[in-house]
Amino acid sequence: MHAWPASEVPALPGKGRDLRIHDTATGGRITLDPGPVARLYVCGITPYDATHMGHAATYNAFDLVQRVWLDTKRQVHYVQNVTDVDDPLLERAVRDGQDWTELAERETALFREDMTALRMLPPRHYIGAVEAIPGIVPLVERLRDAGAAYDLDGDIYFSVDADPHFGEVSGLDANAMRLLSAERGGDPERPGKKNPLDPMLWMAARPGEPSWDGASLGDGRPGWHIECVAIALDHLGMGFDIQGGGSDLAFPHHEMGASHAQALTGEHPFAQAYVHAGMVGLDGEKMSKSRGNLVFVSALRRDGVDPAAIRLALLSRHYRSDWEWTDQVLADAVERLARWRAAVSRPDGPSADALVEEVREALADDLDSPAALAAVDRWAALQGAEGGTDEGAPGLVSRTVDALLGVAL
Ligand code: 5CA
Ligand code: ZN
Repeated sequence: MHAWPASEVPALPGKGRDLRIHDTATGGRITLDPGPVARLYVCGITPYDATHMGHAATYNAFDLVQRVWLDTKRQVHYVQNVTDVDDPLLERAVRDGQDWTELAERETALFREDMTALRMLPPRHYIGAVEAIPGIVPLVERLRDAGAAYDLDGDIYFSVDADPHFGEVSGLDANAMRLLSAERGGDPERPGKKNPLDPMLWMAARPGEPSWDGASLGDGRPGWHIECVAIALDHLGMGFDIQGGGSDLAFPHHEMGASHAQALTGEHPFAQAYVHAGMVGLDGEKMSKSRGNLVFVSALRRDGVDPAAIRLALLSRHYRSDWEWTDQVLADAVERLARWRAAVSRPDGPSADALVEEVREALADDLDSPAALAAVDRWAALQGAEGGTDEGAPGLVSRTVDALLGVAL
């Protein structure tokens, strides 16, 4: 699949700092040590209702990761998937009487437009589940042949007991896992499974549903977790730097993905860090397609809201916190954008050399975007109160905000 166009990232004077980030698996902050090419996998959308503020907040967090790495003069090898065949997508298509491929294409196109408008840097590889199927089938065959997967009435399940590290990503106990598995696409109640938590790798063709040639697996379609594993292993390999997504993916999705990959390769870990963004809610509930309590990026854009203000609204909350989207969050961002634009539109101002370092430090410190915004607020306040004589300062502030925060002033 094609991704979306990249916005330019201006180079800043000096050099950025290494990223220290909260890793779900260790439960603490770790300093990543990527090589000259940092490797990032972020779970993409299931395209049946794109793009709500929760999605946008999660992609914003990982866009900051990229920007911090680029500022350290590294290249970033970023991969994202599109879950363009899965139960919820097929169910929505049936409900609305539309073709599932058209639904997926339309929503993916809208997502690309939203990402472009928000100036999110595109992945180098943007891969759909359907196009990944030829790579998924041999992985499932290998797992089965190694005894890490088994057949249940034609469906192939992964045996979580095949990975000695199973459970280490989320750190949850068996009971919590079982509850979350039932909530998030698993089938712990299905009789005949070796372990109730075992997830499906390959689902035998069901009447009325799309299916593909699975060679020795028979016709069917892939399970959810193996999709991301196949794409990540193909484009990044084992031990890549960050596996990212919202906190709702820690279990089962990232737990199972790590175990699939570890059982396949005999290597550990799948990713150096598992990084999870908090959930954005509306009216006290997690914003989700199934609940239907959504604020869409595209709807705000249609209403004439500047995408830079949407981006500033996302940046005003720490990526790991769960927070509520309200009209006030957006109103504050609109006001901040106007204030910053006025401050950088003057021909000179107070020196911004310290500001560059403050924004760098804030973001390298577990992506503390509220602290980064506060630093720019302080410079803008000084500009408003006293001004300054540094002719390069307004331009440097613009470039810093653009390069590190993705906001064009
Ligand atoms: N296609 C799968 C991942 S392989 C999926 O979870 N798709 S999704 O469309 O449901 O979500 C896309 C991304 O947005 C995921 O990283 C998910 O964790 C994140 N996300 C979904 N809802 C929210 C929310 N309310 N707040 C923050 N992030 C969210
Ligand atoms: Zn995924």
